[in-house]
Amino acid sequence: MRRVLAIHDLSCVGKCSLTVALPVLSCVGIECSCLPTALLSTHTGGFNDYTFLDLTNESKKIYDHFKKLNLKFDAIYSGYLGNIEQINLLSKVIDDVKNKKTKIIIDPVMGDNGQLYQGIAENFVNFMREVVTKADIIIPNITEACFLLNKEYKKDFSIKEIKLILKELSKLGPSIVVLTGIAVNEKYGSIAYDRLENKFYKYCLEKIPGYYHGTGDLFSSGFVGSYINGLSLLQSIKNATKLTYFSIKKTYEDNLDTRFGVEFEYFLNKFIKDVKRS
Ligand code: PXL
Repeated sequence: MRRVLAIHDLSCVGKCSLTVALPVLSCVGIECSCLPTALLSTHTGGFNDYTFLDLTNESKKIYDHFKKLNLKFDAIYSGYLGNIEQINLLSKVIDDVKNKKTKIIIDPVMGDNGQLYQGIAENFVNFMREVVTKADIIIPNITEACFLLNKEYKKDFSIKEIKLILKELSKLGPSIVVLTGIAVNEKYGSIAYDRLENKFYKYCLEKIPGYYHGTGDLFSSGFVGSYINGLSLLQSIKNATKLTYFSIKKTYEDNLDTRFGVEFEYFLNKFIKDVKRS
């Protein structure tokens, strides 16, 4: 069985990070080992008074134990890291495991809509920029891409500008960059760039109004679940976009409070079929 080490927080309510990575990877037959970075009552988007327990000291101990067990991972998949020390730990994990067999996949979770998330400090970006140089694949949204490149954010980058952003990001180190949350001709989706092939891949669906929490994590987990099962880059962004799109659509139709995440559970069966079929 393939095994991925997921380095994310555990937000107990709100469906993001580990509570998304676990079901999405497990349902397509990938063991999801966890290195939790922080424990929160909810994620930080739109909730007041959430609790936040930084697990940095504990996660170092957990990782030391993993090392003694001599575990092998098909991929390291990182998401929300509570602070700079966590980025340093990720960097150490990468140095320990980096070989041709372990893919390093970093979702540089930092912000959205042109802004950093609550609790993410400005200098966090500098450290993230450093660690992504060690990744094989990064999955930023447009906001995170702009922060990584020190570029001014705008809502409506043209396709030409987006392609340039993808190329610039891949020059930082990763051979594959998947940019999420792209709006093209009234549609919405993702564009990927493979530097070694010098090829772009795009997949977009209808845009649904509103802002939905945890969808970046859902996309990234859907991508990892597909890619680590051996699917192509294009097929992986297709499967991830579809899983995210259908979950958002249902949440929109059901008119739910979007802070609590999207109803992805309804679409795991379809996702399993998509991964198997492709
Ligand atoms: O979905 C990204 C994310 C993950 N984890 C935590 C967050 C957020 C976004 O706000 O707050 C704790």
